[in-house]
Amino acid sequence: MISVSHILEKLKRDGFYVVENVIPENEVDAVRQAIVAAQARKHAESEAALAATRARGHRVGAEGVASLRQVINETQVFTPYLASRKMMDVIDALFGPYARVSCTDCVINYPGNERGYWHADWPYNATNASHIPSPYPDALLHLSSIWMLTAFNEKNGGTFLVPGSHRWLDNPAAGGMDDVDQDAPYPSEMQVKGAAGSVLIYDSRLWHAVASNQSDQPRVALIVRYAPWWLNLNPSHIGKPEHEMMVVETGGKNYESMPLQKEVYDGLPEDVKPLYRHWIEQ
Ligand SMILES: O=C(O)CCC(=O)C(=O)O
Repeated sequence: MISVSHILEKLKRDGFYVVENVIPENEVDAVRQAIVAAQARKHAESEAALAATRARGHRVGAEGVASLRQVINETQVFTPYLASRKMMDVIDALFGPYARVSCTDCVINYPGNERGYWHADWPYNATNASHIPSPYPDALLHLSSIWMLTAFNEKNGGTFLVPGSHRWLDNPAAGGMDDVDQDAPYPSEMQVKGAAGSVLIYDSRLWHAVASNQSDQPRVALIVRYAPWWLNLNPSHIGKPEHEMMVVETGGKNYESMPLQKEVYDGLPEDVKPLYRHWIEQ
């Protein structure tokens, strides 16, 4: 049994950790199939949203990667695991009570997808209209996670990351770092590996990039982020005044998502509801 303090130490030192067996091995196939089906139902809509952002001159996503924002509105098959103790023990230790989910998306990296650019996640990605300006304070303010619904390995595009980069004062997402090419391999990069059902957790400042899937099967994952109650998520929430002011009125791009549908919220497991109570469709 791995202790929470061991995981916290790894997060502090390396910036990431792989939590194993969050979704049991015999349940993960059903979760993956439901996610793939949900994304397929919304594929055209999702691609249209990405195309509209690109038409405004912004770089978003990677070619060959299908996605769906707020996939929880389309399927709730994964929700029994979102507040599992393996995750919440770490989140509670980092943020205290009242943590909130800030993102529930899915990605499907099809064979041959393009490599993505080095970035850190919201609110540290300066290509986003709302972001914390660098130099960043040296504190973990947002926890990102990538849920492996297929095993991740070097062949199928296990996420690229740069261990230790979460403590650097900037990242190359918006360019502007003279000595770093945001599209090129970084000398100390590595790829994440793990069995299906594992969850990569990382400090949202950690430099990471989409890797190319060189296998013949899609690589499927959920993207879930956890925030402390005091981190203002409104700039990334469509319909909130901060989103309107900082993203819509500036013509910028942002990490953004729509609220949880009321009936979806009502049907969530009781221990998951507090994670979404801040963001329900009115
Ligand atoms: O799917 C991956 O491997 C990386 C996803 C990613 O870059 C992100 O969620 O910011």
